[in-house]
Amino acid sequence: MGKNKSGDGLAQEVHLNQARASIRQALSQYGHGHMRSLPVQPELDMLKSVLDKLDNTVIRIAVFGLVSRGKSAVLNALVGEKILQTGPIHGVTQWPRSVRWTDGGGGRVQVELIDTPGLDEIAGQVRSDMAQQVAQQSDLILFVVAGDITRTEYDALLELQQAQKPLILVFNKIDLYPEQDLEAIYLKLQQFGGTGGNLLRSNEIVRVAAAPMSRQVRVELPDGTVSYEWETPPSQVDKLRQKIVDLLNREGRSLLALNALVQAREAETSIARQTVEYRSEQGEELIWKFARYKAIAVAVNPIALLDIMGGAVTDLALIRELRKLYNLPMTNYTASKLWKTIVFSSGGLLLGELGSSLLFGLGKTTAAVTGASGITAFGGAAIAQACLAGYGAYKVGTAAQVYLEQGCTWGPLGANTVIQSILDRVDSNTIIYRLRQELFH
Ligand SMILES: Nc1nc2c(ncn2[C@@H]2O[C@H](COP(=O)(O)OP(=O)(O)O)[C@@H](O)[C@H]2O)c(=O)[nH]1
Ligand SMILES: [Mg+2]
Repeated sequence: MGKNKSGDGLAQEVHLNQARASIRQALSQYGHGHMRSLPVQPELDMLKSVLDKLDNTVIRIAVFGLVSRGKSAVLNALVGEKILQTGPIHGVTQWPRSVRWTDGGGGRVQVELIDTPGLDEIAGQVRSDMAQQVAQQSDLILFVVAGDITRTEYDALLELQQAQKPLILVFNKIDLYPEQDLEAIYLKLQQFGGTGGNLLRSNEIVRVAAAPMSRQVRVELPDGTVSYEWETPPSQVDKLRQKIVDLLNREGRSLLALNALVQAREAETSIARQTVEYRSEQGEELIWKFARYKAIAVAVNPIALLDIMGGAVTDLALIRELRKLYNLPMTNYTASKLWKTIVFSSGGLLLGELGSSLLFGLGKTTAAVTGASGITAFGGAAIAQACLAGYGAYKVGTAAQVYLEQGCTWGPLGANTVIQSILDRVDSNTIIYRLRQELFH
């Protein structure tokens, strides 16, 4: 197993390649006039931009937090240059801005840092949309607080969590607190994991002082005169920088692959959903047609074993017809696997159908052999069995529809299949592993 873990450089390359292959497959399936009258260009553009991001291996790290918590200062300190404007007044950072962090990825990946306005600076919906959009495009989130977490911060954290991205909680301005207070606040921050659900359990807390306040120092000169000078202490962000660099080295490319796939899955699902919706009437008609076929075929067929086989064949044909109608990707192999899953997962009724095939089917067989006296027995058994068979086909049809609606992301090389295979093989010391525990189940 060791060779395939995500901490391994080779494994990370494999993840990137799988993600690329998956997205290319999706693009070739949907990119060439999949269904002309469907407005799916935004989804296709999204797939293309995700593929670009993978090809350039750019990791995006976004910083969030309330106003004046020191978001811009933290990024400046990481980069080691005062690139982003900071200040005590509200609204210094108006729009998301990004800067390149040249040595952040240890040479293997490029890192883009995204600065954002304070989450409390812009009005409700706009803020929420901005945050979601930036979070969606990011691979890692830094959430900056400066002391205890407020209600607004807690809510914002909850909202950001929906983007399912790894998050580091940055406790900034530690120069303002005496050691004792620091411990107390730190413990409180940690408790958000325990009491408030699992909000912070997977996340790490790192203490920093991005731009410590200037201090007055007393200078005593040799001649006995005393003067006071202002001294600006250096920033303390080394731990955060190290944490990020380690994380990117260990799993940066796997994270990139995973996030690209999550975005691609969304685009693919959206295309498929629109397709199924667009053809919903014909789909419904098709399902009923097959349900009727199957019921009639089962009713008139006097041999038990043929019922079961005939039923399966009809179901598979229905799945294939639906696939053709929606022009969605599905191989014969996937179709039969899907059929099995549907039959086994819908439990009772379909088992009932199989059981009734044997019982009633035998009844029909004997009735047919014994002649006229068996006619009523034949009729009763046939009707009951036909109804069940028809209903079975209906169930198979609707379940297949649901599967197709998910964009077949569970097919070979489908986004979900690849996501699963990456998640199945991660090391327990990675952030992806902890993310899996909480978010991907
Ligand atoms: N004492 C102290 N002040 C800080 C620290 N980091 C940032 N600040 C100050 O907090 C204010 C807001 O910083 P800024 O980065 O603009 O916050 P933003 O709105 O979150 O981007 C500025 O005046 C910074 O100098 C720190 O570590 N310690
Ligand atoms: Mg700012």
